[in-house]
Amino acid sequence: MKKFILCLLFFAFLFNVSAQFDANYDESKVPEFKLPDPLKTFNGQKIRNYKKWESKRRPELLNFFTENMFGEVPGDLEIASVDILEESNNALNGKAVRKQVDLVFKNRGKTLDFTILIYLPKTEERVPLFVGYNFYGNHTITEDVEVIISEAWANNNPSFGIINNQLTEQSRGVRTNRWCVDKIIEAGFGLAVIYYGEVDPDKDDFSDGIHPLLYIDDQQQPAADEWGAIGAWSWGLSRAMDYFEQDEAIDESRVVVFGHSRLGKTALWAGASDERFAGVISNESGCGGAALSKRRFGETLWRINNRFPHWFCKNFRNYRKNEEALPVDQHELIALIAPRPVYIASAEEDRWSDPKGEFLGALYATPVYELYGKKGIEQTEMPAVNYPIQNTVAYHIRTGEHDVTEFDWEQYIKWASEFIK
Ligand code: GTR
Repeated sequence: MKKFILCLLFFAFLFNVSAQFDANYDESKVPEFKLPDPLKTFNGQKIRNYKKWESKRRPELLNFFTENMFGEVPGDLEIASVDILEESNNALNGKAVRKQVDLVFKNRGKTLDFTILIYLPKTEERVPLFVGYNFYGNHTITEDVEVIISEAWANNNPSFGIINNQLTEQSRGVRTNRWCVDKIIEAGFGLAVIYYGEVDPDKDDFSDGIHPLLYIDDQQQPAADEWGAIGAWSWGLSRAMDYFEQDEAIDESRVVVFGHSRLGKTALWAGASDERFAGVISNESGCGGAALSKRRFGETLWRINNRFPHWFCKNFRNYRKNEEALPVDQHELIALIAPRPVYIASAEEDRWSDPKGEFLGALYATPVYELYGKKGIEQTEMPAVNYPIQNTVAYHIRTGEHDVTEFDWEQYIKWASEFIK
């Protein structure tokens, strides 16, 4: 009998766990929830103009996201040296300038460096720029044989020839489809990319990457309110921005931060926490990105914190299976970017990222943009597939899967040409 009860309990436990793991894809099962009003402070004060937004509401929201989601960067770390590893005036069939710039950081006897690959259109004028991370190394974004292969740790991906966690020649150009370098250059923009694994390897290990350079004494990992991996990647984008401010060829007032998926979450946080970025493009960023957490559709806070415990700060775990307790939601992360232009994008088949939740994130950020007289998302229904809405807040859902496509870049270039001035 005792055995039987134990068995029963064990199966009940398994059933419960597997039920937690089953992502919900049924709109009728989305729980009822009350979305926090971006224009009401935590103690209930109504925000009526952008001055009050900037002096009261924005700081408390930024503070909340810092301490409870992405974590605080525990100190300043300036660029120790800038090394131009390589430069050419004759890249991409003579159409572009290429630079490979290494930023070096030193602290506590430790050194970290990461390389920015930059393509700029050939012109005498200072150019606007897209900056973003890639998943498998700078050499994957183009066939260009001059691009240096990173030696940093990488997630294995045998189809790209990545085994033993090392990037190889075999993966050169495997992600050209995600980066329309030629189109970007033709439109008069530059493109800067960084391999995210150089700033912090994407694994639950805080002994590597940038974190140890800012530990105190014998600290082994970040405190509960200190930066996780997304906080670290976002920090890296800000240091790239420090470099752009020194580069005469780049117009640092027109730098748009771009990212896909986990790196789309990173782009949102970089834009929210560093106001020097002139705009943000968040491609299929999903849970912890543009999608509303309280909908619990597709990936949930429970799943993301268990599967990727290193992405957020530890405090964020307080909200897994407890979304209703969150005093904020992701529309307010997007609102932190106001009044700067922001583009949220989804893909029809990418239900794990919750396209509707991403759309609602953009929609409910809109009242903050309106405080500045900027146009956000004005329709409450999602637009038809492949019909972008392009205002200061922009949104599209395209056909296809979780990816970055030529269609996406065509929209981003068109939008940035109009809104990044
Ligand atoms: C998934 C993760 C998503 C998204 C994606 C990606 O496994 O659940 O949140 O970030 O990875 O970055 O490709």
